[in-house]
Amino acid sequence: MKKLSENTTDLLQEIKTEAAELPQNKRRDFMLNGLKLTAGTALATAVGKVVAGQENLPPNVPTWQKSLGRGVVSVPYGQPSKHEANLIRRTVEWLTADKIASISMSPLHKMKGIITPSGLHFERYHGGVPEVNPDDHRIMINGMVERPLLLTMDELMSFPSESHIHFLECPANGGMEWRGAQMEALQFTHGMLSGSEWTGVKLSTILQEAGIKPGAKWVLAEGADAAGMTRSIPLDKALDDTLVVFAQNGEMLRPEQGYPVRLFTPGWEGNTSVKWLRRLEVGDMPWAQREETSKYTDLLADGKARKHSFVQEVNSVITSPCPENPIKRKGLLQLEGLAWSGHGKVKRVDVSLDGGVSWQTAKLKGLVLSKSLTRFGMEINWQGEPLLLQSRAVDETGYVQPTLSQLREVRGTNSIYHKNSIHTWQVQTDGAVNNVQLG
Ligand SMILES: Nc1nc2c(c(=O)[nH]1)N[C@H]1C(S)=C(S)[C@@H](COP(=O)(O)O)O[C@H]1N2
Ligand SMILES: [Mo]
Repeated sequence: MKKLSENTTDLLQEIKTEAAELPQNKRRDFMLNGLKLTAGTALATAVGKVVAGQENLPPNVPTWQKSLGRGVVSVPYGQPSKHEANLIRRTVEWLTADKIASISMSPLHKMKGIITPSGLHFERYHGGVPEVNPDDHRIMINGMVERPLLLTMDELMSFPSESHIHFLECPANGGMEWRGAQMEALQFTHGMLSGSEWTGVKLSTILQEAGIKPGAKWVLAEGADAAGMTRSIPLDKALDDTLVVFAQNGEMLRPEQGYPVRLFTPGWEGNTSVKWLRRLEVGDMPWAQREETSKYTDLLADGKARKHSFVQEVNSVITSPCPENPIKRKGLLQLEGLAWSGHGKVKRVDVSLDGGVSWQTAKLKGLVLSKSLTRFGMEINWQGEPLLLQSRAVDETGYVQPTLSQLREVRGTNSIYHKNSIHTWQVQTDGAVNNVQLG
C-alpha cells in the first residue's frame, strides 16, 4: 500500500513538472482539466500506455483523484459505498408465507470481527415492524409487585445503564437442515445470527424499583407489535443479566430491532428477547403463551415436546471459505469462522480438514466475550486437494458441539429449533465450496 501511494505521489510530482514545462496556454488548459491523462504527449509518456478498462490502475492516476470529492454532510447519515450494494440481508422466499411474519438473514460470509452493522442485523418478526412513537410509548410493570410502574422512555433511560457485546440468534437458525435440506449459502445456513453492543437498564434494577412480591417466579414480557408477542422468562434470568435495551451499536435501536425498547436475554433463544416491549408482568407461573407451546418447543421422536429450551448452546461455523467465498488460489490461506455459546465464553475451537477424522486447534482472534460471537482463524496451505471442512467449538462449561448424528439420536428429526451440530463444507479441487451433511 505504502509503495502504491509513494508511486502516486511521485507520479503527481512528475505530472506537475511536465506541466510546468508546457507552453503557457497549454499549461492552463492542462491544469484546469485537473490531471487529465490525455492532456499532452509529454504526459502520455510520463504515465505509459493507457490500456482500455485499466485507466484507473497504477501507474495511471484514477478518475476519482482528478477532481474534488463531495463535502461534509452531503450524506448526513453515512451509508456504505455503492460498491458494497451486494452486502445485504437476504430472505429465503419459500421459508414463510409472507414478508410480514418472516425472517431475513445476515451476510455472515462478508462480516468482519464480532459486531454486525445495525443495518445488517438479521430481522425476525411475526407481525411486521410497528412504527412506535417513543413519546407515546410506555413500559408497564404489573403483577406481583409492590408498586406497579408506568415508565416513559425518558424515565427508563434515566436509570443506570450498561453496555454489553452479545450475539442474538433465532433458535430456528439452521432448522431448515434438520431433515436434510441443503441451503447453498452460509447466509441461509447460519445467518439468523448477529452480534451487537446492546445498551440498556438491567431488568433487576427496574424490578427492584417496583418491588418483587414474595412467591414471584416468572416475568411475562409483552411486545407492542401486531403479533403482541409474549414470552415467560424465569425470574432467575430476569434478575441475572437480562437487559431492557434501548440502544444498539451506539445509537438508538433500529425499528427492526424493537425501537424504542426491547428485552434482551443474553445467550437465550432470540424469541425471548421481546421487541417493542410494552409490559412486564411478574407472576408465579409461566403463562403458556403461543410462542412457548405450539411454537419454540422441540418435538421429539416419541411425539412429546421439549419445552423451555432457552439457551442457545455452543455452535460454530467456518465463514471463509464457504459457498459464497470459494478458494481462489493455492497456497497459504487464512481459514476463518465464528463460534458462540449462550452458556458463556467460547473456550476452544477445533478445525478438521478431513470431515472430523483429525482435528487441529484454531486461534481465537480478538475479543473473547461471554455470550458473544467469537472469531477464530487458522492458516492452511492449500494445494488443490478436496477438503471436508468442519469446526467444533467447546465452551467454558465444557459443552462440546455435537455431530449431526449425535443431535439426531437425542432429538430425532422432527425438530426445527436449536440445531447446533457441527457443519461441513466440502471444498472441491477447483476451490468451489458445497454444503454437505456428514453424520
Ligand atoms: N414483539 C416481538 N418481539 C420479537 C419478535 C416478534 O415478532 N415480536 N420476534 C422474536 C424472534 S422469533 C426473534 S429470533 C428475535 C429477533 O430479533 P431481531 O429481529 O432483532 O433480530 O426477536 C424476537 N422478539
Ligand atoms: Mo426466532
